[in-house]
Amino acid sequence: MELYHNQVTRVQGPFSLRLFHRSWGLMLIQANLDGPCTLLDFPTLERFVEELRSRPYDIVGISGIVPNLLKVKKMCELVRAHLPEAQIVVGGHIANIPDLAERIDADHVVRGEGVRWFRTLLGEDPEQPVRHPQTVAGNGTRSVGLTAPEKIRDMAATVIPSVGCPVGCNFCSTSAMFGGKGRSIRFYESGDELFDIMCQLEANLKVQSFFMMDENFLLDRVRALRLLELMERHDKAWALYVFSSAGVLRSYSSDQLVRLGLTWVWLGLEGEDSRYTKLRGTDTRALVRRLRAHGTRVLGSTIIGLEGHTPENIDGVIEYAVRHDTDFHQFMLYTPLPGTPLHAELSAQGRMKDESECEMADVHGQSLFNYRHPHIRNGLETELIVRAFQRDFEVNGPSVVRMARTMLAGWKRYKDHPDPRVRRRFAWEARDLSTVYSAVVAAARLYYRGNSPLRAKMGALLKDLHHEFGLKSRFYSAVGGRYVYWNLRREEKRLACGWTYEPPTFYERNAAAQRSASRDDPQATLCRPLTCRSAGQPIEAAVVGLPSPLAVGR
Ligand code: B12
Ligand code: SF4
Repeated sequence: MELYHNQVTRVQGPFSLRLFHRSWGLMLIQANLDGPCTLLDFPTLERFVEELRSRPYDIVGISGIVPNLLKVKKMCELVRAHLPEAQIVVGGHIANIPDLAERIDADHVVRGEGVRWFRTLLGEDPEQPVRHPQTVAGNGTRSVGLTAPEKIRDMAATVIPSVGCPVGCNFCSTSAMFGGKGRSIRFYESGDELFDIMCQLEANLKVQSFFMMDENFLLDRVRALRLLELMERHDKAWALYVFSSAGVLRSYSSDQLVRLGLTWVWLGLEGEDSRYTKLRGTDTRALVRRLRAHGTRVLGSTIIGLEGHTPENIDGVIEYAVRHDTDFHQFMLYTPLPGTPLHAELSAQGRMKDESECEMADVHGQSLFNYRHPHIRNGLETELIVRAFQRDFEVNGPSVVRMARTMLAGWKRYKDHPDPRVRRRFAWEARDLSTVYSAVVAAARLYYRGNSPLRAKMGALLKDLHHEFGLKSRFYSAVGGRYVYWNLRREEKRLACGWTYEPPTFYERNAAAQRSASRDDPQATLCRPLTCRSAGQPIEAAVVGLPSPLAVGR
């Protein structure tokens, strides 16, 4: 399950960032059930069947998104064949397919939030506070032909504050799924509650960065600023990865964002002249420049195929996106997903394609329009989306190098900041610049020796790294650069031979399932969810022994 390679660094070949993300929705559900619950994440077909045969499960829950339709259908058939007594529950974004219940053999199709739904089904109290799973955000990180060692201190923990987004853009399936405009489902209401969960994750997982899995985390200013207040009071030099809309981001000062530890942001740029209110009045290029100058890595997201796009103006649209020079750029086809206002509107206009023209498995925004575009026709979009990625890569170069540039800018700007907490965060961010990144940039310069503009870019960055880190950086670029270059070329060959990268299977039991497991059962990891200790009151009042600000270590 890759984010970057599927939809962001898609054409970056051996430079592409490869990593897997767990199924957080399923993890959240498991963490919140008192009854026995086993989670099998990313099973192969054989492993799934083996599990169905191994125990008489009463209920089998399956999560999916729209393009997973055929897989989910097959899984339901297998459950019926091996566990005919079991109830089958299907949830996640796939549930928005209007006639899903007729297409698959399931007992329940659940739209929206799953924790509450499952607790109700099992006769557990749906109003209990939500427990939080403990997991790191990504695993198996790989780029330039090398797999990064899984050093827990370098990893980010996933935090799930809410699901949905009240902004309610017409195409947004996540917003629609959890109530649409003006609504969202909040698992943690206050900055105090979030701070408590993050302190526990920090202590247990030994992390200091957090992937805030919330569509628009900064939108709730009160919650975000209270979190900042607590981070400052308790001397937490944390780094945050967030999704944000541009208007919301702009409403914070650079100083606030830096103190909040904004390390990485996923920003919807959508497209020039797109009429989304979240972008109103925002010069997104200036915003991206400002963020990067302060050390925040930006993943910009642009839509290809807005109503006004034509074969004639599309290159201008792509150039506009590319000029943002973000660290990463996602391009997505404008895709009306079932359940969204856009889908309803285009269905009413009779513009949705039927499945003979675009199968459900292709409804993922990286290949085909699932509707009839007024100007872009005959499958031209398949080439256009690749063209956009290629142009960004051609002009701005590999994302892994762009990231190094942003990190270096942040380090140079803040290494002498008067607040030691801010300094510590930037030192943590910059920890690999003089070694790993110096080698990677040197390798990239070698790789681009026949491409003057990119070679010059890499050369300038390498010079800056040497200037900043001196001998150490020179040494790593000279020795490590050759080694990385060799791996880059090897990865390129592997990819050309059709090598693919797959996630491992994760197998986890909650406490009740662990208790009932017999010695002969296969070993599973124990799910150890966190309980928020703040529960509506300020965290310092709720947690006896929360380290005082002065006592907190490095
Ligand atoms: C993390 C993520 C990923 C990870 C997936 C990790 C994984 N193991 O599945 C990665 C980065 C790999 C990924 C890839 C893709 N993704 Co994605 N992804 C997300 C993202 C950002 C967060 C999902 C998440 O964890 N949310 C937090 C959890 C707590 O919420 P949740 O998953 O919705 O779960 C809740 C409910 O849905 C429900 N629920 C979930 N499962 C179940 C199961 C049962 C039985 C029940 C009862 C309830 C239930 O209860 C949960 C708790 O409330 C969402 C956007 C979003 N914010 O939701 C897009 C999103 C899910 N992805 C999307 C898409 C299109 C893709 C890709 C096709 C992109 C591409 N072109 O390559 C690929 C396909 C991957 C695949 N083969 O399935 C779309 C799905 C659209 C749709 N309507 O189907 C989304 C909604 C983004 C968007 N708005 O376009 N993705
Ligand atoms: S701002 Fe982003 S997350 Fe919120 S509704 Fe719009 S697209 Fe969805």
